[in-house]
Amino acid sequence: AARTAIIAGNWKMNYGPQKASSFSMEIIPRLGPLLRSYQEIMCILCPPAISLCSVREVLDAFPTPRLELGAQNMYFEEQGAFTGELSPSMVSEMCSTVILGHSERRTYFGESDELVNKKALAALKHGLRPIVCIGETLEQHEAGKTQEVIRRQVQHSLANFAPQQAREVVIAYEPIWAIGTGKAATGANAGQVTHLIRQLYREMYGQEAAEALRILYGGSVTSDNTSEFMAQEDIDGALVGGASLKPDFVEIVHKTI
Ligand code: G2H
Repeated sequence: AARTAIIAGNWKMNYGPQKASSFSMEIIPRLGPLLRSYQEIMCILCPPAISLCSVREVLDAFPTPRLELGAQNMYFEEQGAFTGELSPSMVSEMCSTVILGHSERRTYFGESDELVNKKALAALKHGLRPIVCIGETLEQHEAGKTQEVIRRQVQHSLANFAPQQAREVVIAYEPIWAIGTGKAATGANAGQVTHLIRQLYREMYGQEAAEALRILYGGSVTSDNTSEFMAQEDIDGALVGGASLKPDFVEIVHKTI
């Protein structure tokens, strides 16, 4: 398919401004030649909000095509008394992208599909590319409820997009039992679920939007298993957690090319 691949690094709650700066100095100059020589891939670094400026400085020192910044979360309101939150316009000053509804946000901070949907709509309104995360728990997986859970999450988290917006959205499929556990799903398994996701999206937004939709796999991705996931028809990239904190991230990008 003619979809530009996306490798996004979700640093989670790791690397404050100083460490973010030194780590960026380590990987950005190595990502440069890869991204320059291959146009069909883009890379998005998602450090903690407080470290975005340090990574931006390194990017300015080593200008690199298709290397962008993303936030890990955002609130949907424009401004005001929401202590500790970031607004869409603040995020859009620094970032092209925002991760929304990560399973850790859903589990530890009680985010619902409805809240994630409000955030996604706010992101799109501000020209931000939302990476909306969905995925089933181990319990749901073992009870054979994956399809049902995915259907509900897609229908509720990804509702109400205008046709033009629907094309910009990125979905990350992250089976929760595979996150940070070292137990990645198999390529075939992730391939099936991502196929279902594209089908559901087609039912909601039509053929063209479904073809434009980028679907990432997330959950214990490393340079050893990237190729297995990228080989799947409906997987267009990866949302990388643990391995995005190490030079292995560059290897993942390398393997995707
Ligand atoms: C899933 C993933 C990144 P990890 O959360 O979003 O993390 O690669 O550490 O499983």
